[in-house]
Amino acid sequence: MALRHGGHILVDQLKVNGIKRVFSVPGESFLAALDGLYNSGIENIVCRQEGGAAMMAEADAKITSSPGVVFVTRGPGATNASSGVHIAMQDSTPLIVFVGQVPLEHRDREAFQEIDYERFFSPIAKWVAEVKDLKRLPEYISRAFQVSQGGRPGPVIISLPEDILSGVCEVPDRPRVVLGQQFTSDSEVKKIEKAIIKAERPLVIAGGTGWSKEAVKNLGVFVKNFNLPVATTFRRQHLMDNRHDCYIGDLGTGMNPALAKTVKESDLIIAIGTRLGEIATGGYELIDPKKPEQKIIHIHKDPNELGHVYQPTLSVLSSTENILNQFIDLPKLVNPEWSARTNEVRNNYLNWITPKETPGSVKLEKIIEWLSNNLPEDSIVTNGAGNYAAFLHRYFVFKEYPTAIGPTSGSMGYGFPASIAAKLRFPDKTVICMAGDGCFQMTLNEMSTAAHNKLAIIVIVVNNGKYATIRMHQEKHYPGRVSGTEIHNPDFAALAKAYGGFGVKVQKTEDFVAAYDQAVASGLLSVIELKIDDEVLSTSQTVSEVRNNSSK
Ligand SMILES: Cc1ncc(C[n+]2csc(CCOP(=O)(O)OP(=O)(O)O)c2C)c(N)n1
Ligand SMILES: [Mg+2]
Repeated sequence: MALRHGGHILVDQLKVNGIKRVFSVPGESFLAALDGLYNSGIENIVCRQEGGAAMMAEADAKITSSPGVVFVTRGPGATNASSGVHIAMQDSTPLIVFVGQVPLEHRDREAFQEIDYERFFSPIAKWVAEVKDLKRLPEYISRAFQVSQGGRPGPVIISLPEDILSGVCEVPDRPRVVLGQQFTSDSEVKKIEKAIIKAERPLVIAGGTGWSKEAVKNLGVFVKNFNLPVATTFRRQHLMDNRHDCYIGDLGTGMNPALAKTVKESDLIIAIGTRLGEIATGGYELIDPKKPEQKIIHIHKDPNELGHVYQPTLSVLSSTENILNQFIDLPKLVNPEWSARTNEVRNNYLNWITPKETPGSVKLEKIIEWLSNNLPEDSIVTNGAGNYAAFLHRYFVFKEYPTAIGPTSGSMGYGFPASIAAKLRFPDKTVICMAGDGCFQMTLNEMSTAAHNKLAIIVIVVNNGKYATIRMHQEKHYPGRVSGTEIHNPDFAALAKAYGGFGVKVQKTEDFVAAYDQAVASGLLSVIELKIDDEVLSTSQTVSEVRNNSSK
């Protein structure tokens, strides 16, 4: 067996587990890992800030349903990266973070940039460990692959003390991590079928991670066979073709009131893959954990999620893939009452997505409608947090999986790094980043990363000169007292050009298509800036409307 330094041992173990790309910002604390990556065949995407790097790795994992990998340095690198770690935690995404650490001989002296990662990361990570013996590095890495994906996926942090990582030893690679499969017995599936048949107003809610194209297709087949209505959870709209007759909308912020009513009035919720979080349940009001009015069949692959907030009538431990594989074999069932209800709530959705006009010469609702009707069906659309994103969620019709990449954690700044991960993964697909002027400015430094890697992403920046979401809450609670929510913006189009990209400003809705065509033709990273009227606040209300309603 050959002697290898820690960086080589680490990189070889990543290769065994199928990793072909990592994201990083370099640090002197992990030079051996950088050396291991040198000529290794693993691509290292060098980023401008660790928050962006961690978000890219997280988005890559969301797109592939397998762990994303990011390398960051000690204290400042680790604290920057924590924004992406938190997203992975809330969004149930498998993420492996390698973080440099001071040499073991200096630990606990608060040496330069030293942090106790176990204490720092433990509330926002599934597992945090420090490698203290180089011979055990393959064991820690294997466990990182297992823990990040097993049960409810999430982030894992592996701390690499500098002296351990740069040491040498003889140790074999471990084999690739293979996760165990869960199967639901036929008798249990029969029980679920019986419970569904007994229901008068059943509703399927699909969410969470770990889906696949196959599982999404099977969900469509299963609900069609029963004619059941399906809602997806916040920022998981691609779990069903939104054109499907049974699709009735997403349980997001600013939810369609008719959809909220449907959830409340259902007598059975069949929750597939979702943990039924705060946003999906309208602040735990549509489904009340104290005493839900609905029966719940909860299907989740992590036993700790079943009964965690809601006491289900039936707890089903299964991956979405396996259960839907079984559900598609259930005999078709025609229940005219269910069909009538599904039609009715589907119509509520279709009404909701008919554009409601906003003031001003650039109408975001019309632009999103155009994108929805004209982009290739497999285009990936990313976003962060802000009222601009609500226009996307309301008016864009997602058609395939995976095409909707957004933070269920509500983290601003996510859309742009996510679009970089998406374009790297699918260079031939159209990748659109929808961003607010606030959101984009949190991570637009990564334009450098996008330009360096020649990624022809199209960023659509909604410039309203404000943190409109917060302004909306402000006008509701403190009408007319604008405080801390106005922002100064750069010339976004000029900035894109400064990074070597293409930039254009749109002042009228009619000019958007020409601007979009120019962006595509440029073949470059492109920024299309939309100048939005000052009165626009949300998809359904203007500044004055919110202010007047609240002062009454
Ligand atoms: C990292 C982070 N910081 C702050 C917030 C609080 N927040 C939510 S939305 C929002 C405003 C977003 O502004 P912008 O991107 O311009 O979108 P707009 O609401 O104006 O459409 C803020 C500050 C957040 N969600 N995430
Ligand atoms: Mg804004």
